[in-house]
Amino acid sequence: MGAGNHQTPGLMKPKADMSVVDRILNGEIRAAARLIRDIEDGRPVAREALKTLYTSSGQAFVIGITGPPGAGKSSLADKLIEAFRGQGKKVAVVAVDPTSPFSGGAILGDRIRMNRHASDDGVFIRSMGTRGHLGGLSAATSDAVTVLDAMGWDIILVETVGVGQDEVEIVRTAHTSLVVMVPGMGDDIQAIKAGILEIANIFVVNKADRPDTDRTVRDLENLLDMNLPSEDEWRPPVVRTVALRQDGISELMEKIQEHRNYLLSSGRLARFEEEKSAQRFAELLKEGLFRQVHDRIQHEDRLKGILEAIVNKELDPYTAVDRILEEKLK
Ligand SMILES: Nc1nc2c(ncn2[C@@H]2O[C@H](COP(=O)(O)OP(=O)(O)OP(=O)(O)O)[C@@H](O)[C@H]2O)c(=O)[nH]1
Ligand SMILES: [Mg+2]
Repeated sequence: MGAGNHQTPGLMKPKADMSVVDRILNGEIRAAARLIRDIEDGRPVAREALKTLYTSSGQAFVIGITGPPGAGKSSLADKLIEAFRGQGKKVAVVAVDPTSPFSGGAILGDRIRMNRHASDDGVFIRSMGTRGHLGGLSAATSDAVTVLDAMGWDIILVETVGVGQDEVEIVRTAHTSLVVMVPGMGDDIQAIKAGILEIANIFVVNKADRPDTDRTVRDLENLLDMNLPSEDEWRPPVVRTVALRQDGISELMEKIQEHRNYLLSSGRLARFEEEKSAQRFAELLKEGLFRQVHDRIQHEDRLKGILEAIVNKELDPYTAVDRILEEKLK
């Protein structure tokens, strides 16, 4: 437990909020599920709870699983849950689908494929879709991970469909990112390589029971060879799996452990946390300052006049912003 439970009494949050936070810190799944929903909807109550929960987070290991629709991400997650449970670890899964309006565990496929773990109280599965999420789905996912981390889940799996910019952002919140491919995707590999090479720590060629597996693995290895990292950097391994069976799962678990060791021994885990904190702080500062200044000029009923002057080319937007910020400093 972090400093969150040892606050100076004068800084205590209102009673109602404390109870939500306490229930979550006590591991109450329903309270966590409700808070994650509030995070998705961007409700202020979620922000208050996050203030306290954040200081209790930082213990979980976060694994991102991304890849095209139907590649077998959930099936792999199911097998990883089983493997981590075998090590006595508690596992939470956040399945993010940027294309789905459903949330709260409503994505049927995910539920079916990981269903057998539903009665295990060492496993927690949530889906997040495109509900409210004012700060963006990646910010909402990152906050949901903070909640689960503070709650004491050892491993948090974040599954997200696709390999676009949204997913890159979401996967960035993970310590170790798996990019799942399937055989016969040669052309796709070329098309998405820029984005995926950047985020993949481990490539998984799933459905390795299919023909063409060797070629897809070779294509990926070639691609990686063309982008060889410098000596002390991590070269993403390519692991073949058949998620429907047990094939390749123990090798995948080994590679995940190796990557984790690499992060720890190279000091990259610390750097990762620094970058993540800096980014989150900058985002929140930007949001907060914008809201503050914008609210003020709107309250003073000046926004319309300023915008009109800009439209009529009597004022340029650069000078307008400079002036408003100068006023603020006086
Ligand atoms: N042949 C074969 N089929 C597989 C394998 N792994 C998963 N499947 C099947 O592929 C389909 C999609 O699997 P999912 O695990 O739902 O894939 P997903 O990537 O989570 O899918 P979305 O979340 O919808 O993007 C299912 O019908 C699985 O049974 C595999 O290794 N071999
Ligand atoms: Mg899935």
